[in-house]
Amino acid sequence: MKKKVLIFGVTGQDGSYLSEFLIKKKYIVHGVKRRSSSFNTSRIDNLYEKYSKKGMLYLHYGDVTDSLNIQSLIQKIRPDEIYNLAAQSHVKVSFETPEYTANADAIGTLRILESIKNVNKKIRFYQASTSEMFGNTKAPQNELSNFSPVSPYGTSKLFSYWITKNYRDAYGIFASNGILFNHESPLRGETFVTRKITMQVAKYFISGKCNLVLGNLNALRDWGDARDYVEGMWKMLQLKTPKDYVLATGKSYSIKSFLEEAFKVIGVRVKWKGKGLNIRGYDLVNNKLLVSVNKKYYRPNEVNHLCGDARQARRDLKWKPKISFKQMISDMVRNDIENYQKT
Ligand code: NAP
Ligand code: F7E
Repeated sequence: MKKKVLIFGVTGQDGSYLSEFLIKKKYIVHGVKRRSSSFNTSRIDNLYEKYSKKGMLYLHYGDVTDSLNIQSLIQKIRPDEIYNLAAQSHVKVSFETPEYTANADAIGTLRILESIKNVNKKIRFYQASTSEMFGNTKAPQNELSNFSPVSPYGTSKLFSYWITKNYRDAYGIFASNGILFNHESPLRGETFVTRKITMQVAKYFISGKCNLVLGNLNALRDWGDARDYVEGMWKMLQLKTPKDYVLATGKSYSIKSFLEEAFKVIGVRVKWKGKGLNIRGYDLVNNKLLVSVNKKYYRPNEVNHLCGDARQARRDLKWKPKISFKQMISDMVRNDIENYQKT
């Protein structure tokens, strides 16, 4: 009998790569998509076309703010594993929609766990926890570091982290937290800083025009590639006993460094002038303005330095990232150039 998996958040970056990965592992994948007034399945359309007729991929309407929907999906599908990737995942937006963020990112997890408890305690559960839970705790951060979130997003995710542990300890449910540091890809949402940059780099390459306006350029992030990270998620659920794991590369770079690296892919060197809100980046050769800064992209609170220590995952899961920082950026820029050429 093939294993069945249920993915909340199947239409997101990770949901798409995880579905592909699990289909290759011979799972039958059930994904939950939200009702939307416009199409929201572009990241999984190609998979759906290829695998739905073969009975390997099913999509269901649902929402993690709807307990009845969650319970009936779990009852109907009877999955072996559940991955909760569903979230309002944008940190800055969480300051503007804190109540909704808590409803989806915190209580949403509780709803799924309660349904697992009621329907079948043997279902294995993965919770998409995040390095944002560390806030400004000193880097490098690992499974033993203090949590000190500084946004409604991080705080909501911390609730989910603890409730996942609580259900594991109280009811013996196989429930694990993957504490993942930033991971990007050509499918990254367009309002996250990496994709915002690579799309503008592609535009500059094709059209010679670039209007990149960013916020804090000095924050440091540990950026890996989503395609490596979904494998780590699955590995966590294949262990004998559930445990929480950090997935990270162990290297961090500033937004400025990411940007310089992205422009290098198209052979452009960036020259910086000014400081703080007045900093500007120019094309070294022709002096065209490439990037400026606007306060509106700053957050009320910033996480300054994330750098993960994933030695526990390396030891127990035999997991390590394969795609380098440079390779990931190059893939993202090249993919955005292709997208741009199609439009
Ligand atoms: P993403 O691209 O923003 O995808 C989030 C998914 O959740 C989308 O499918 C979205 O649906 C869905 N969703 C949002 N609200 C929902 C709701 N109320 N009910 C059901 N589904 C809902 O995020 P991602 O980058 O793939 O990340 C996956 C998960 O890992 C998220 O929980 C994120 O918080 C967490 N995480 C991400 C990173 C990272 O660097 N990428 C790092 C650590 C943790 P729509 O497509 O309809 O919007
Ligand atoms: O910001 C700075 C911003 O929005 C990264 C999510 O997947 O990873 C992600 O959260 C940094 C921050 O990602 C802009 O201030 C500057 O310091 O790409 P981001 P994030 O906030 O790190 C964690 C691990 C998650 O769990 C989240 O779900 O870049 N920054 N200028 C900017 N950020 C954005 N978005 N836009 C700018 O214009």
